[in-house]
Amino acid sequence: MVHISDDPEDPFVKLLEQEIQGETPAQTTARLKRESDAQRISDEIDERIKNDRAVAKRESAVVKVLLLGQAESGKSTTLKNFRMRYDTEAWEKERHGWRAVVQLNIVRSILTILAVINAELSGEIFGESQDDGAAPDELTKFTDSHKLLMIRLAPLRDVESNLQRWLGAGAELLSTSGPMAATPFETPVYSSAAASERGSGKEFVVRRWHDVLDPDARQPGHSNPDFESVTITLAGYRDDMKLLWEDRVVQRALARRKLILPDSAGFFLNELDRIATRQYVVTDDDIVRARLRTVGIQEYRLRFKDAPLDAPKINGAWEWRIYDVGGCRTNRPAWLPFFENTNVIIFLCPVSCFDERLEEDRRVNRLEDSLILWRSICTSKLLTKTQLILFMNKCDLLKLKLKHGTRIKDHLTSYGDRPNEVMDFVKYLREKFKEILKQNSPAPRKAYIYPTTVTDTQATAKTLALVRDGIFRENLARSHLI
Ligand SMILES: Nc1nc2c(ncn2[C@@H]2O[C@H](COP(=O)(O)OP(=O)(O)OP(=O)(O)O)[C@@H](O)[C@H]2O)c(=O)[nH]1
Ligand SMILES: [Mg+2]
Repeated sequence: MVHISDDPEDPFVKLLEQEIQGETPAQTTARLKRESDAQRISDEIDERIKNDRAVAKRESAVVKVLLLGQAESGKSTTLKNFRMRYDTEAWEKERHGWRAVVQLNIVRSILTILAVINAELSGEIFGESQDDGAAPDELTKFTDSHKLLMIRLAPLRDVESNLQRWLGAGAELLSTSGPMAATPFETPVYSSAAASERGSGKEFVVRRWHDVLDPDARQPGHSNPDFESVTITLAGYRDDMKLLWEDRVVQRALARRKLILPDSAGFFLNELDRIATRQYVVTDDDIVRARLRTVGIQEYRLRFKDAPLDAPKINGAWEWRIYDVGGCRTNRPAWLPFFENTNVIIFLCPVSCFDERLEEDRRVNRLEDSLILWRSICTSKLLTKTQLILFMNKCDLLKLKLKHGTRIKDHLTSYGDRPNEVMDFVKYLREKFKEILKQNSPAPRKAYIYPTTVTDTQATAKTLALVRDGIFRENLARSHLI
């Protein structure tokens, strides 16, 4: 008896099949090839779906944190605290790169002071002038020795250009005025009243931190001025810079023209003996204070190897992706695409700014702007499931301001006759933020609110540990594990 195999790969079976279908051998070969191609494509699609599922699973395990708040609210400084504490390896690697940023901060502050003196000497209105109650001749007592100092320090412009060139393509000098939108939901509008009041209206900004801090990663062809010679030149100006900064007439002119210097300027200029030297070694505090305005979006990954046991892990670590954005009104429309997938928003409101105006629109009070932004975030339907964390930041500067007699109610009439004290004001604002959330949130929810001074790295480390625990708990609750 003849046995007919039922194996489809059996040549005999194929021959039979071919005969049954009335195919020529060439047709059979072509058909078999078509079938094998179809099978291969189907396998590839299955594989892709499997990979996509794995990536989606992986992505869902990553906590996405968005840092929001107006310009100079402390977003990048908060990110630095996170990295200093939880990404020590990268932090150390970048330490040296911060040297040029700190030096640039110093040089730009000195050049701003020179511009103030220049404006005072020529009787120009420059910045936000405030009568300090002293006799007029006391206010503008700039002498020949000031003029001499100005001439001696003028070459710092070259040092500035060299530092800018050294910092490279990741950072650039940009105008800080221009199209503005109050919230990420508004169409940008133009205001002409903006930059004219503050110096040149230009500021050094960073697009890609990586390029700024890692000279090796720079594009080929980038010209690197000799960094050591910049450091030596700057050290040569140390005594004159100190003379200028410590001068009483200069200090009074600066006090009258508020908002001229960045918040970190005092810190660096008080440390000239340590920083303007050939042997300068960058400290953690220097990095935290070094200021480069952010434009665009910076993404950072943090991997917590010591995460709680239940945290979803990728290759043994709980992963966060932190996004740092530019807070200037021009940059705010760029926030919107990030709302959809954000798990956590850390919103920074600088509480010391109740008497300040937005640099990009001098008609708008900075605290008012922060409250409007907070309301937009609370109202957003895209953010209904997002965990909200609020840092009432710059408490140290608030304390200083109140100590020097600035009265809150003069700038915020709704504050009324409440005590002009830090704790009372912080409590008042906390209630205000909570009320805005309650009134505007599409669904009931709470926000975690912390008073902070993010330049104080020790205190901030404790706050960040609380934030991390809070995010962990909330994430677990959302995945119905609690
Ligand atoms: N004294 C003090 N200075 C602070 C505090 N937080 C931030 N700063 C300083 O304020 C300046 C602005 O901080 P950044 O973190 O760069 O602000 P940002 O929100 O990232 O600003 P943009 O990038 O323009 O949106 C820096 O010089 C910081 O050192 C604070 O709590 N106290
Ligand atoms: Mg920033």
